[in-house]
Amino acid sequence: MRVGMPLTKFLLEEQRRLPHSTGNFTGLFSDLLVAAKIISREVNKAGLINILGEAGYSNVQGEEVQKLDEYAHSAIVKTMEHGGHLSGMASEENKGVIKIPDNYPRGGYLLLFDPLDGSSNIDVNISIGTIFSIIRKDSAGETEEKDFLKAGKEQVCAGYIIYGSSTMLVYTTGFGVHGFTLDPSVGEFLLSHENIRMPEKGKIYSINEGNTKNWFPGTQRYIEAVKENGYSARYVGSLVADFHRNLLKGGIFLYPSDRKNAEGKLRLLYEANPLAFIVEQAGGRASTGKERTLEIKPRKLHQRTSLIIGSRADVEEAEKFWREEKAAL
Ligand code: AHM
Ligand code: MG
Repeated sequence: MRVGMPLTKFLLEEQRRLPHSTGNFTGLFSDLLVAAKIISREVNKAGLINILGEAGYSNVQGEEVQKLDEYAHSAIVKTMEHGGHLSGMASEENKGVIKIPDNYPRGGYLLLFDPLDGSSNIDVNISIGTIFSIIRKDSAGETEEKDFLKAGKEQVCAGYIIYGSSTMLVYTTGFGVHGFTLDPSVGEFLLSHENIRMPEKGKIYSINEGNTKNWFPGTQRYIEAVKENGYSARYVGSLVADFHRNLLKGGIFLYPSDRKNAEGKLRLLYEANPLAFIVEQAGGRASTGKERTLEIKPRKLHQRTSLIIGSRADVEEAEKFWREEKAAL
């Protein structure tokens, strides 16, 4: 067992397993850890920002107190842009591609991220998270939107940081899913959950039932069925938190397309794909109801998608309801 091992050491051990590794990826990931720690620190003192602001402490440079999601966005960009490992970034908080400034070196990877997911929970002390996805840049030349439009199965790495009762980082590079808990006293992520396997089937369903009137009949019938079967409802409203709980305990999370959101609400590249990569690596499943999430060929950066994700048997069961619905049309 390697429990307690610092993430930086764990990454080096993983790197040694790959014979031709150059260390570039490990360098990129180490930069990301710095960003994660900066955001974690800021999230943890979120409730103090106004108090400190009023006391004049946070505005010594005359800067406006930033919204936390914008802060997280710029913390990641600033930490990652000069590392030399990336050729560009894309963020849920930014309309277009984020280029690497001309005077900085470039690398062969692209980073996609949702800097602070669960924005409606930021001000109310409920868990929120950062989600990230790393892909390779295939072509030479200027980084463009089309470089980011790869199916999720081509991800090199995906993960999230959850800012909860403790801060945890969960990631996969396609060799299982590992979880690390931040020990604030030493400022290190320490291995706490090695090789996470998701229960085959759970007893939890997570969906915003306030949307019932907009649901298609397949969703209606599936949710009725899980209730009949004694499932419990758990819906925090932060995707990362709902996903993390289901990953460890088993269960299903749904944000399906409906009459109001024909394409679903969640973003394919910043939310669905990274979590789909993780769930599959942990033995679970993710789909739109009709198509495996990781197979979708994206058309645009901020594309939305229907998402059904969780324990394998639960998602397969839900897909039957979507197939019946399609057959009835
Ligand atoms: P955000 O990226 O603006 O925070 O929106 C994504 C969030 C997810 O974290 C969460 O699962 C979902 O939106 C909740 O949406 P709703 O309030 O419609 O249930
Ligand atoms: Mg989000």
